[in-house]
Amino acid sequence: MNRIHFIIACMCFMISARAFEEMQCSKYHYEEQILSKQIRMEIRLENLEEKVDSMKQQDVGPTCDDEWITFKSSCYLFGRVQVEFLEAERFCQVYGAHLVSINNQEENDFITRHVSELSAPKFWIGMVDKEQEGTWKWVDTNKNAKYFNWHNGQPNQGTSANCGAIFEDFANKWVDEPCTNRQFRPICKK
Ligand SMILES: [Ca+2]
Repeated sequence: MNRIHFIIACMCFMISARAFEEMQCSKYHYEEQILSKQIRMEIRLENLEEKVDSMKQQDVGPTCDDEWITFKSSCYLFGRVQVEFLEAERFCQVYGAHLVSINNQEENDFITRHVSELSAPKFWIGMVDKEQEGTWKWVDTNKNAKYFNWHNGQPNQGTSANCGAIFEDFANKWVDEPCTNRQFRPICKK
């Protein structure tokens, strides 16, 4: 091999070494990109799993129809028409609901808050003492009421008033009313 052949051979070797190096480099770069993408996907998956767990733990409640308001696991509708008690209950039944039962302070606070915001002062709640005077039952379950929020001195009309209501004049606390009074609006719950 003369000198020129040797130089050409060296140059060829250097060029192929460089090409091999570039090929290897490109391969490593590609693998690095794939790995990086995989890590990002795994992080996103972990975040999504955490979000799903967190949503499962929350009480997200039901999806209520338009104009109905969600609170805890129920939907509530504040009616606009003044009707007697039985008509109010029928109005709610049209929507697959009943006049509202109020089972604890938290639920009562929710109802009171909404009643206070409306300009209507009088609402029926789904409570009656028709069967036995003084024993109040909820119409949705037909079970005896255990939680009460009577205004002081209420109920006070005996057998002439067997339906429960919320009345602005009594600080939006509960009163007993004659069931045929047509000045009250329904609050429905389902
Ligand atoms: Ca009564």
